[in-house]
Amino acid sequence: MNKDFLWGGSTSAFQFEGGGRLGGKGASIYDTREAKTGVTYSIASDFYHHYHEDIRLMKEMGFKAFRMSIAWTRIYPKGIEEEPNQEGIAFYKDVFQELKASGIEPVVTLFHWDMPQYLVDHYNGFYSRETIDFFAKYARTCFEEFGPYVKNWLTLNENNLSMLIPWMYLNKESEVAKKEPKQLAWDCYYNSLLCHFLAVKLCHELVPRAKIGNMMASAFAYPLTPKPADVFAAQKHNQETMWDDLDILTTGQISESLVKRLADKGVKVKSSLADQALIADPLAKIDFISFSYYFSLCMQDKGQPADSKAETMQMLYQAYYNPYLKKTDFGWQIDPLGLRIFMNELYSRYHLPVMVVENGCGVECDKLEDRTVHDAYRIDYLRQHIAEVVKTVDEDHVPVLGYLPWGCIDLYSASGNKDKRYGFVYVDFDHQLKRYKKDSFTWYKQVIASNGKEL
Ligand code: BGP
Repeated sequence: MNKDFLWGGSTSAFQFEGGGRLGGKGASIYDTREAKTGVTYSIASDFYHHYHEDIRLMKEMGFKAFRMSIAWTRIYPKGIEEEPNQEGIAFYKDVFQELKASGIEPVVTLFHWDMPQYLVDHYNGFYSRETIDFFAKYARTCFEEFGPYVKNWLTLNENNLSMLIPWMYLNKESEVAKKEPKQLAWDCYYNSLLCHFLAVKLCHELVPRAKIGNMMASAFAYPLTPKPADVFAAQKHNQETMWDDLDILTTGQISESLVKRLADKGVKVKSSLADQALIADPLAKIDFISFSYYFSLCMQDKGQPADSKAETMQMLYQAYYNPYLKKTDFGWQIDPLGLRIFMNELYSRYHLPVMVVENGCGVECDKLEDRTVHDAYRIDYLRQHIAEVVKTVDEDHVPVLGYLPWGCIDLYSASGNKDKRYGFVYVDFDHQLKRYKKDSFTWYKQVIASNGKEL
C-alpha cells in the first residue's frame, strides 16, 4: 500500500452537520422535510457545534482524509443570491483549517442532495437550465474560497442514480411534475450532468493543483445464473445504471448508442453545440472515479419467468439475492470480493484512479454499555472489505487513492433513521449528542497505523 493512501471516513452535510438555520443558512429540501416528518436534520450529529471534538477524534484514529459536503444553502441560502453568505464561508474555512492543522485532507462533495428549497419551489431543481447557472456560481465560490485548503473535490453525490430519483428536486404540484416521466428524468439528469462538467472545468481552471472526481453509486450486478439471458440482463443493468453515465463523463460525448436507446423509449436528447463543447472540453474531464459500495446485486432475464427460488432485493432497481452471500439486517448483501471485482472492472474500463468514498454496514443493534459499544460485527464487515481493497492495490495493481467508510461518526441515515449506525464513534442522539468511542475506533486506528497490514 502506498504511504499516501487516504485512510479516513465520510459524511454529508444534511446527515451530519446540523446547525439548523444558524449562520444565515437557508432551507434545503431536508429542512422542509423535517417540518413534515419530524426527522431533525437541522440538528443531526451537530458537527456544526462539535467539529473541534470530532476532528480531534479523527486525528486520534489517524485519519488522513475526511469526506464532507458543503451545504449549498449555507453559501447561497436560496441558491440565487448575488453575494455569498460570509458566515457560511467562515464556518467551512474554519473546519478546513482545523482539518489541515490535524494532518487531515478534506475530500469535499459539492452537492450531496441538499438542494435549496427555493430552487425546487421556483425552478424545479435540475429540471431548469437556470439551476445550472446557480450551481456554477456556487461551485465557483467554493473553489475560490476553499481552493487553498481543499485538494480533493467530488461533484454530485451518486449522480448516476439521479435519473431514477428526479422527483427529489421537483415541486410535485407543478405542471413539470406531470410531464412524461422518462423524458422528465432524462432532462433532470442531463442538466445535473452539465452541472458536473461545469464544476470539473471550473475546478481545473481555478484550483489547478486540485483533483476532482465524480461520485457514483455502485449498482454492480452479477448474472443470477450462467444462463446467457441472465448474463445479458446483468450486462444491460450495469450499462444503464453505471456505464452510460461514466462513459459520458470520461469520453466527453453522449454516444450514438445511448441516444438511440433513449429514443427507443421515447426520450429525446436535446443537446446544444455549447453543451457538447463543454462535455468534450479536456478541462472538464475527471481526474479519478469515486464511488459508494455497499452490496452487489444479481439480475436475471426479465423476459423469462422469474426463478421462483430467487428472493427479490427491492431497491431502486429490482434485483435478486445472491444465494452465496449473507445479508445485513437491512437486506444489503455483504460482498467484500465484489468490491475488488468492481474496482478491477472500473479500472479496466476507464483507466482512472479510483477512490472508495462510502462503504460500511449500517446496523440498528449498536448498544452503548459502559461508555462504549462492542461492535465486533462492524469490525468484521470492514476487515473483510479492507482486505479486498489491499489486495486490489497490492496484487491487482489498481490505483486506489483512498478508503473513506461511510458515517465514520454516527449520523442520520439517508432515510432519516438515526438508529441505523455506521460509525467508529457513537453519538448519543438522546443525551446532548455526546460522543463515545466504539471498539471499532481502536481497531481502525491500528489498521491506519499499519497502513492496512494489521486487520
Ligand atoms: C448512500 C448515500 C449516503 C448514505 C448511504 C447509506 O446512497 O450517498 O448519503 O446515506 O447511502 O445509506 P443509508 O443512509 O440509507 O443507510
